[in-house]
Amino acid sequence: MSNNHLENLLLEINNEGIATLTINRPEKLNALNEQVLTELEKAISEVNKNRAIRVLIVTGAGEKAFVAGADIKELNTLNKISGEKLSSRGQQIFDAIENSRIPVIAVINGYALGGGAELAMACHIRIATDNAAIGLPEVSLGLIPGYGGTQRLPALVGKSKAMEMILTGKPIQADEAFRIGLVNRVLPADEAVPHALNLAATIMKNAPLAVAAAIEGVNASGSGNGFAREAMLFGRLCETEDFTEGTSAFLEKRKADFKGK
Ligand code: CO8
Repeated sequence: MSNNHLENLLLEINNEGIATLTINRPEKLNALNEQVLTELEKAISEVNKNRAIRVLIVTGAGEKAFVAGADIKELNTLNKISGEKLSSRGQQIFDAIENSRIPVIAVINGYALGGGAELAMACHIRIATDNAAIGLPEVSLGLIPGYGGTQRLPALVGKSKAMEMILTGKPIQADEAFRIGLVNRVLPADEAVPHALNLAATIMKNAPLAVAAAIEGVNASGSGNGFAREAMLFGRLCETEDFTEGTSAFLEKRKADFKGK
């Protein structure tokens, strides 16, 4: 995999199997235009296909913004048909992130507004820098969140707080986002990526198929058949080599050597 076909994203993969995807359009505060969305779709698909990659970190270029939203210049020309189509397309791409087989950690390094907040919410874990501001200002543009925000925000922070954020359109600061459970941790800018790398390293000590199944199980919560899904995933893991290895290693008082099989 290379950056050759990516003009607005940077994709780096380190030796440990941690990929970092940087939305790289800092002059427009990394706003998600059509091209960024297309590249994001391609990158997520490639990362998921590459078995050497175990964790993905998503962040924004520059010091000011994670992603300041969908590109308002493009939104301005939408009509009923194209608006619904774009909303569905964005939802599909963000669903692919949420349902990714590997954990996706957002490092929210500044503004995460509109589509930027929705991108961060589709990730599994969110680390915010202390200058981050997160909000869904769509109603101030005559719109509503269209990339899953009306669904994911209430799931993350509860309906009451989600309503307040979506109806006022007012962003909240990082400390408030932490207080309401929207982000997992707030850190100074220079500590956020190192912390994400540490988290990634901790996750990577665990069995890869179990990590993937855990994502699937947690994503099924609230779906109506989450318990059945959990039992099915649990049973499937009991057939893996890593399950035998993990339990045997514990009993033999040694470190497990997981193979992802
Ligand atoms: N879209 C396009 N361009 C943007 C965006 C954006 N979302 N955000 C910033 N920019 C551009 C600015 O226009 C400016 O460009 P230029 O230099 O060419 O004038 C450049 O980035 C720098 O921005 P500012 O000069 O405005 O920087 P400030 O520090 O003064 O302000 C803010 C920073 C407060 C973040 C301000 O830029 C802002 O309010 N941006 C818009 C935030 C916003 O409303 N985001 C939500 C957009 S709507 C959305 O995301 C819908 C998602 C669902 C879509 C569903 C599709 C169907």
